[in-house]
Amino acid sequence: MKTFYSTAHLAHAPTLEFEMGRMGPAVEVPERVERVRAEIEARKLGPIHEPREFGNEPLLRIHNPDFVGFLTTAHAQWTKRYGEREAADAYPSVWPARGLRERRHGDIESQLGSYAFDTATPITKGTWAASHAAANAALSAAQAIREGERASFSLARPPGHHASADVFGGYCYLNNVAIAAQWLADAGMRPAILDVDYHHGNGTQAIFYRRDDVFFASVHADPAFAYPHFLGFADELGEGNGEGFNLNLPLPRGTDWGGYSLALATALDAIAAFRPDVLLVSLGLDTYEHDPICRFRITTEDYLRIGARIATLGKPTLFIFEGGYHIEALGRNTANVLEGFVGG
Ligand code: Q9C
Ligand code: ZN
Repeated sequence: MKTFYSTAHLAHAPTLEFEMGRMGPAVEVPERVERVRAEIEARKLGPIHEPREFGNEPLLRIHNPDFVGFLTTAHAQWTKRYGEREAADAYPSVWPARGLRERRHGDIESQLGSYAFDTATPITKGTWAASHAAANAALSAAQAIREGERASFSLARPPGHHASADVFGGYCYLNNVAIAAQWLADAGMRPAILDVDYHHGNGTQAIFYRRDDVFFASVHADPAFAYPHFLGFADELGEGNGEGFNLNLPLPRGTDWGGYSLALATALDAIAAFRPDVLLVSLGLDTYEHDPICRFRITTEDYLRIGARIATLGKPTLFIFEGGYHIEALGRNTANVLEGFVGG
């Protein structure tokens, strides 16, 4: 198992998050990735490599050029307007909801409202650098697979699965798993994506919703009660050519290994029927029983089982780090998935 990691993620270090009607401490923090890296080293789960630079081209296969332009300049526009003391990080505060006009090229407030879908996802000084580096890590892990590795792991942040072609949110800016899947498809491979983050991967789903060349399956908390609230229901099957190539398996709060393992088996069966030649896993660890913002009951031991189950597909597999906010257990839980996979 080759892991791709760089210190570039440290540049993105939000401190505050607006949640449940108040500002609280951010949970998507640099220590997450540092803990996982330390655990991979301690358990000797394989070499850790520096990602290579792929430039903007593979990002633009997925994301709208104006959206990428916005991400690269948003923080500078924000500080130009408000100064650095007043407001360190850029947050949207107004949206073009029904009856209002979207303004992607307006002032920074209208740009933020046009491109964001929530208040959880600040743009800091280092957000673009870290996001671009996370995409490079995913692409490097994809390249390792293309060169014949059985498994690779992109250990980077910010995560990606909530970001679509031209919308950011859910702590995500660039959709790392979609960028890697597209790069592999462009290299002639047939990718399937399995999303096991607690939250539905609305961005990834939206990107591939009308396509039959990339299969998307997601096991997640039912959006009837959980974030992202507006996508991830079981009746979303894909559209046009993509009909039948999208599978959502929403689960109730309190789901433990019993309910989870059945849904995982269903997802893996559907993926097998698609006959992919590469599997990409959006690896969220926020299904953990003690995660501070989530409500499933997956245990540290269960993560070994999840890895072993994924291995039964028998496909080259690229793991991409997504959510997971219990800092103390995050290293162990992540490494358990990888070890379960290698041993499975
Ligand atoms: N009031 C990932 O796990 N919660 N993202 C927002 C807003 C956001 C989770 C609450 C949860 C995002 C990658
Ligand atoms: Zn999540």
